[in-house]
Amino acid sequence: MYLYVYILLFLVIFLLFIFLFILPPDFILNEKRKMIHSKCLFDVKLLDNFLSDEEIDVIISEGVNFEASYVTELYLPFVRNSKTCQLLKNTKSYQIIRNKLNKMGLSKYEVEDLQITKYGVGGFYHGHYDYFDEDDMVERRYLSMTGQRMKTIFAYLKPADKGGGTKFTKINKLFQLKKGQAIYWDNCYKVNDKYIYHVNSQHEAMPVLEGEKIGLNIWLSDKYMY
Ligand SMILES: O=C(O)CCC(=O)C(=O)O
Repeated sequence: MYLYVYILLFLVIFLLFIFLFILPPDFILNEKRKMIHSKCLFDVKLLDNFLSDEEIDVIISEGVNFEASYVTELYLPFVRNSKTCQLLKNTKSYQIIRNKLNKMGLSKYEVEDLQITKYGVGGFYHGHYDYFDEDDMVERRYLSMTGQRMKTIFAYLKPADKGGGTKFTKINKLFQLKKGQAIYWDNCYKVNDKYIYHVNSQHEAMPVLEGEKIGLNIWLSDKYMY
């Protein structure tokens, strides 16, 4: 009888060990990251006059073939309701942004294909992170293709007439930018070959109440850095 109790106890402890240390579930991993993160500063910088009207005209004119936006690889209209199009590396828009980033001292970063995002009335994107999670199978694949999204610059090409701001949900900071302005933040940093994300970088596109909002996603990755 006692033998069965001992065996059962051993199994429970063994499974607990596997569960906590070998295959930790997502919520434990997130808690770990939060603990490491909590010692680090997070800030969102405002870039005034990031794009001129002429540059915005070029970018908008190159934005064609908009499609319903995806969240990584999934169509989730209850999470993200907008349309997007990619601006590839051979476009004038890409060159404009690349030159600008080089002048800002960011030449060491690779820039992903740019993404224009359009929101009509009611359009939104719920709270999310831009970085790729190494512990997520799909995101790990993106990480190996494009590199990690170390930094994001999000520029307003056309603000909504009402609503449509960008809110950093964890720090309760709302940005309602003007045409040509941008915000700039770090998504994560690297410690001993492991990416630690900034919990406070979670952000959300608030619903557009009137008019149309057009934004430009610029993701700076570490593809060629390491
Ligand atoms: O539209 C915004 O304000 C933010 C957009 C965004 O976070 C994204 O497209 O990843």
